[in-house]
Amino acid sequence: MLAQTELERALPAGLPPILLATAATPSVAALRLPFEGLGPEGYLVRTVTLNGRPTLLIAGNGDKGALYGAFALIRHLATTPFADTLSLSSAPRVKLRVLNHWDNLDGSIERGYAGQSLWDWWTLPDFRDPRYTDYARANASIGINGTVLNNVNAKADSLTAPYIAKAAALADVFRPWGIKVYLSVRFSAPIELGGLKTADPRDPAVAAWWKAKADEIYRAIPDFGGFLVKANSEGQPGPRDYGASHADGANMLAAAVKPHDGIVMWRAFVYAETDPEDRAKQAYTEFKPLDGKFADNVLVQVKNGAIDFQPREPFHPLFGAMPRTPLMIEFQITKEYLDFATHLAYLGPLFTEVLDAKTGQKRGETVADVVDGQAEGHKLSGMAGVANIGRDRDWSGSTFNQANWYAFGRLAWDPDLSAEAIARAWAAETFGNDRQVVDTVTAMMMGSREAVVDYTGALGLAHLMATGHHYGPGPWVADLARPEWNPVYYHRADAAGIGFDRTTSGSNAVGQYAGPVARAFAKPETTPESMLLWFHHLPWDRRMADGRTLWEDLVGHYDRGVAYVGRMRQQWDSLKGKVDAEIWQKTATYLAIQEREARWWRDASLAYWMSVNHRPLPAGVRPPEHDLAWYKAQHFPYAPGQAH
Ligand code: GCW
Repeated sequence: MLAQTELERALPAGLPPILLATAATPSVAALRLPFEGLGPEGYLVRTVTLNGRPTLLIAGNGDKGALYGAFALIRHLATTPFADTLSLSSAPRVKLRVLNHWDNLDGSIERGYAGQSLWDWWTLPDFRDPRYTDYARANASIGINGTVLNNVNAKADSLTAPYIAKAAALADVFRPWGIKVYLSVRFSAPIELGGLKTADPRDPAVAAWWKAKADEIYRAIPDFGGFLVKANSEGQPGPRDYGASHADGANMLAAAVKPHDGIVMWRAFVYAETDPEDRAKQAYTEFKPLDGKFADNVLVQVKNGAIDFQPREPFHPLFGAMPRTPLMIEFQITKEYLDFATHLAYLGPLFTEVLDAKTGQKRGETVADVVDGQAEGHKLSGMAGVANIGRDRDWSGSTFNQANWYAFGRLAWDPDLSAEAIARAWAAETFGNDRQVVDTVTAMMMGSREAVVDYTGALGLAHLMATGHHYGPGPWVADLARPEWNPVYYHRADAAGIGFDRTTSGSNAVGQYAGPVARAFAKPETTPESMLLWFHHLPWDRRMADGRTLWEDLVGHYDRGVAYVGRMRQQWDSLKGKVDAEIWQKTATYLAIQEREARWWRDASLAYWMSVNHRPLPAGVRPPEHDLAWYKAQHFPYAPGQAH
């Protein structure tokens, strides 16, 4: 049993004998332990007496539970010494805990900053790189049970026989670890591969093509998970091309996988260049009327916020607004908008901030209640994370980026965990249980995402990054073809003020929120300052809670963000000699890069804002190092992760 090997590798000596079992094992059944609530994946780890001997029992209703229990025990003992009695028990709150790989068939990764794709499509299916097994082990250890292998900007090729065989080889490696394989599909594949004239979901020939394709996939991968679809978004084909709805498209695919117990994850990330509506509103406008129209094996996958994985966004208004549809939440683990792998930004606080947000729909209901299906008693529930994994030796582009993969898995299993508890556990499992190391690392991590918010644009500003690659500042960009690709579209700064008016006097995106939440966002006085300019256009002189003007406050945030990175460097320096030398050195170098780039963000942004508002910097504030023209002249044609 795999769990046995994991225990042998990781457990300290001096424990009582361990029994890995299932609820049905006769000696275990006799103990009458509470297995009922555990489902197929939950576990129970207990010190029990078996045949008169103290025994450490690890069990679930099936093998998957025992495997997760083994990892839970390893995790527990990494942070807590063994005491004579032990009792751990947990079952996942979310059913589908899935990574989304935006990996292309040529080995590149869209928005990937950890090297080439782990999947070597060229040598698959014959060569099964041992790293595929390590990948599966790492995922299983944090409860992830599914992986979408290819980019949502999908090529039809991944549905051809050779690529199905390659996916099947990966599925074979992952299966023993409880991980199912899914594929992103290109909606127009019946035209490209099947020679049909249309991909209209209402055309019987199209539905028949997908059904035959699903049957073919299931012959190769009997436990294939299903399809992920990006349709009618950023140029991808979809049902809207034929006047059919997203529900028509999703349901047609759902029918194809239904006989095999497959599911469809249909993304709500849609916005159209032809639509002048505030981009933040478009997904809700398109999907809300479809509530109740999706087949029962469809989940609608909604990004955490209404724009696009910004360092901070208010939660997406669709959460709670489609009670008859299971909504998956999609987080981005890879840091497309947080300056890539080099910047240390622990995303636990970003994830929990959204999961804990009250939807305003039902009393006390949170986004997590919607996502885990509890709110409406949905059978299906899911959480997706856009992976930050590549072929780099450290898997994620840096040691600290592994924490974001880890936090995603832990929160998908239990959305109620605190970001800090997860950070502490990760620090101890990664660097060992030295108190000073764990405290320092946790302290660095906990404020790190807020620091990125501060030095890239606080107070609810968003999408100020440079064009295309999204690396570094570009708040001045105003010349792109589609209005909503331009940073100026988002910040709307002029001599008088700054911010996007999303109240009734503006786009009224606030109207997509419910109850007390909508009421709070409707007025600047009741909007949290961290989201102020997301919802309101306000004068630069507006008084903030601390008595400063908005302009002074914004400047203060930039300086605070830069200072935080400086402090992280000192904190990390204090750990020299206490963590692995190679990891220490790389992290120290990355922190130096981060500090330089945080300054660059600050200086470039201030230079630009001053060119718009014609205001001096508050007394004592250091002026930008260069003039605005210098910042505008910076170009990075080979920045990693670009779409192509
Ligand atoms: O975040 C944006 C990215 C695109 C991505 C898109 C999406 C896969 O810039 O690269 O495409 O979102 O989520 O579909």
